[in-house]
Amino acid sequence: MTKIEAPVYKDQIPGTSGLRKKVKHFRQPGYLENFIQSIFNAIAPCTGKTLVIGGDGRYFNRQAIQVIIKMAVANNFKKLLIGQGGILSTPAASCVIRKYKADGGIILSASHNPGGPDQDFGVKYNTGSGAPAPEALTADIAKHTREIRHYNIVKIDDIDLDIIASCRRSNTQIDIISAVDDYARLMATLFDFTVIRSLLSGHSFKMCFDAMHAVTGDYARTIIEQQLGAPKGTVINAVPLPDFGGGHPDPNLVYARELVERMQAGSGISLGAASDGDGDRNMILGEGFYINPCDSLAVIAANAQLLPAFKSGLTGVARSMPTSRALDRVASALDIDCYETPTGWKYFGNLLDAGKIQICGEESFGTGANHVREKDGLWAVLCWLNILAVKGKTPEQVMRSHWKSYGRDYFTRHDYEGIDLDDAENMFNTLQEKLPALAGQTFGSHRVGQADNFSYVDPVDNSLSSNQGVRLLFENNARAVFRLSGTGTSGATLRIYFDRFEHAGGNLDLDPQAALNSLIECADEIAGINAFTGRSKPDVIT
Ligand code: G16
Repeated sequence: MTKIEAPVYKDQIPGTSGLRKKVKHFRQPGYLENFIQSIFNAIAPCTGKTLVIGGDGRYFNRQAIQVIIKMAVANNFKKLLIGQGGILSTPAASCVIRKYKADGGIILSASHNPGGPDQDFGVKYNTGSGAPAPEALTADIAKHTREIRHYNIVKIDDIDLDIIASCRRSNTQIDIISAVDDYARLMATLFDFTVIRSLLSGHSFKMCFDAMHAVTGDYARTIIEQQLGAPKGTVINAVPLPDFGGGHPDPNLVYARELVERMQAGSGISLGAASDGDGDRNMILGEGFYINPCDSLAVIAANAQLLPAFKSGLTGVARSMPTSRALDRVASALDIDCYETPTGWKYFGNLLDAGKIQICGEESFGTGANHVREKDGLWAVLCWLNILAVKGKTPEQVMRSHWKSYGRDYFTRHDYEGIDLDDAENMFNTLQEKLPALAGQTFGSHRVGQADNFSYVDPVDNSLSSNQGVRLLFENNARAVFRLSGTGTSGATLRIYFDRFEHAGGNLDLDPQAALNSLIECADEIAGINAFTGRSKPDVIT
C-alpha cells in the first residue's frame, strides 16, 4: 500500500446530490483520490466493510472506478460489489446496497448533466440504507477534504469490469455483478407484471421509452421488452454512450425532444416515457399530452391501491417544498400524513426508514418509494403502466379525471442557467432583505400572505436545515419559490417555481404558462430577475 501526499482542494463541497464538476476538474492531480479518501475517512474504519461501486457509464466512469478499487483495497475494505461494465443506475445501486446489506456505495454520476471530456462528472456516497448521504455526513466529508494529508492506494493491475466474476486483492474480495438482475427482480415483486404484459402485448396500446443513450437502456430493454413483452424497438436510444450521444440526458420537454416529437397527437403511441443519465428521473407523456411530475406523483399516490406493493395502503407521503401541492390534496383525501421537505432526495431517507412515508417525489422529475432509497425513473414508468393496465384508460384520461376529483395545481418551473454567481447572489440578498416587509403587500392580483426562507426540522432526528428556498405565499393559494440549484457546474442556475390551485369546478384546461402568467410577472416585479441577471426569459421551462 502506498500513501500519497494529497494536495488540498477547497472546492470539494457536495451539493444537492454529491460532488459535481467538469471532467477536467476531476482530472487534476489527486482530485478524485482526495475526495474518495475523504469519504473513506468520514466513514472509517473501512476494515471489514462492504462497498458497492457503479456509475452511469459517462466519460471517465471506468477510469474512476479503477482508482476507487485500488483505494478501497488500500483502505482494507472486506468486499466490493461492482456493476458489470462499471454500470449501476442510481436506483439499482440503492437496491444492491440494501439487498446485500452493504455498508454503503459510491455512485459515479452527474445525473442529468451532459457527459464527455468537456462535460460533467460526479461522485456521491450512499449509506447502508441505500440513501444519499445525509447533510451531516456530506458536511463531514467536506471537512475531511480540507484536512486531508494523504490518500492510500495499491499498485495492482486494472480489474476486468466486463466479466461477472470474483477475485481477491490483498484482504479485499472484488465481485463483478450483473448491473440489471437484482433491480429487475425487485421490480417484478412490486408490480402486476401479468396485467402489464397483457397491456403491452395487445394491439391497442403502444409505448415508447427514451433511454436518452443513458444508463436505463439495458434496464428498460430487459424489463419492458424482454420481461413485459413490449415489441423490440419500444426502447429508443437504448445504447448507453459515454457522452449520451452528445445529448443532454434530462427527461424534460426541452431535452427529450425526440420523444416529445414522437408523442405528438395522432402518433398512436399511448404512453411515452424517458429517464435521465443515471436512471433516477422520469418524464411521463400521453399522446400529445404532457404530465407534469408534480401531477404524476399525485396520480401514483391516488392510485397506489392498484399497485401490489401498496396493497396494504399508505401511511404517509412526502414532496419537496417547491413541488406543487397536488400530493397534499391526495393525502388529505386518503387521510394520511404529507411531509414537506427541502429539495434533495436525501431528505426523504429518514421518513422512509421510519416508515412514516411510502411514496415521495419532487417537481424535478423524481418519483420514488420505499423499495429503494433513491428516486427511480423506471419504477415510476412501471407505476403508470400498471395503473393504465388496470384502469384501461389513457394517461390523458387518468390525468383529467384526477383533476376533476381533486382540482388542478397549475405548476411551472423557470430555469435561468449559467448566470453570473455574483448577480444571482445580489438578487437573492436583496430579495431576502425585502422579505419581512412583503406580507400584506399586493402585486397585481396577488396579495402576499407570508414571505420567508424555508427551514425544515427533520421529524425523525430533529436536525435543522435552513435557507432552503425563498417562498412567497400568496393569499389566493398561489406560490412563487426561488432557489439556486445545487447541481450545476458552471455559474449559477436560478430556479423559480410557480404554482396555484384551481378547484375542481374551475377552468382545468389552461396552458400552465397562461394560467400562471400574472404570478410570473408579479415574481419578477418583487425579485427584479431581469434587472439583476439581464435575462429577459428563462432557458428552460418545465
Ligand atoms: C438532484 C437531487 C434532487 C433535486 C435535483 C435538483 O437530482 O437528487 O433531489 O431535486 O437534484 O436539484 P437542484 O435544484 O439543486 O439542481 P439528480 O437527478 O440531479 O440527482
